[in-house]
Amino acid sequence: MFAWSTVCGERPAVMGIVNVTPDSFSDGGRYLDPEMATAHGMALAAAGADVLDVGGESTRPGADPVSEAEELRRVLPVVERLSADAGTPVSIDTRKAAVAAAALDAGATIVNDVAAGSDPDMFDVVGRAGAGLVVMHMRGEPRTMQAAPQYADVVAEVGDFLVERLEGARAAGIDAGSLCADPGLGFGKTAAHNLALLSRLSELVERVEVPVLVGPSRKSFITKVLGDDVAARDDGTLATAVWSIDHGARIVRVHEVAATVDALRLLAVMYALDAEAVA
Ligand code: PMM
Repeated sequence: MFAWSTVCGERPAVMGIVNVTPDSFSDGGRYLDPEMATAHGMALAAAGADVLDVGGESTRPGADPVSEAEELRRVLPVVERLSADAGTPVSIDTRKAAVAAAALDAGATIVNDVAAGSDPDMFDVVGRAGAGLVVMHMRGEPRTMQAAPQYADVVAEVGDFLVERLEGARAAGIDAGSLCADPGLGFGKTAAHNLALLSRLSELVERVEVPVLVGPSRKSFITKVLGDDVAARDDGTLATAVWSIDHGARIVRVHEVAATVDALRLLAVMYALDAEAVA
């Protein structure tokens, strides 16, 4: 049975992004070839990633859904190779229970479900496999989610949703130690909503009672503050990742693994959890 404590029990974890898609936020098309995606995943593992997250359907705002067959064609060879060779757990980033089931058969041990179990078979598939699960908040669905999202209190509403879905996952037989929650930065939220979720992240961490994962990487709320520049997206990602861990998140999902690993190592030294690093 997968337990998050094996990944982020002692120190926070870095989840490296392996998008096998033609149209993701910042790396769409770069790793559509399974060989290139696998090589990229291996490089992220060598750079210190604790988990590799393989996805075959872009969920950027406005993206069209892809068929199950196409998603499977993209991800399965990559999941299989990385599960065998990378030396880290592999998660499958999918909304489809059938894709999750096939990826778990191919060696993945975690399902990263940005739709939080909206496929009625998803919790069953995860529970039966004894896999880990990331339950993420999304308002609406990718094609339309950025059309004027509104909340009275985004932190309270995202917290309510996550608590309810985590309860559903437990009721379906998934072990509490296999669960992780994610506020879903950029999924049906304005820049102000995303920044409020980060600003009040500690409240969410306290409410959900499972490890929290945050995925800020290169998202457009960063450019709303820093301007739209490629380097600024990575600088802002790093700042957000460090902030998130310092405010109780246990896992950050990023493209730039090496820089994040370094930043979190320095943070650990400042916490004096790892004083030997400066001896
Ligand atoms: N963001 C994206 C895709 N999958 N999964 C989780 N759990 N959290 C996220 O924030 C998240 C995700 C979109 O970003 P990408 O297209 O750069 O991968």
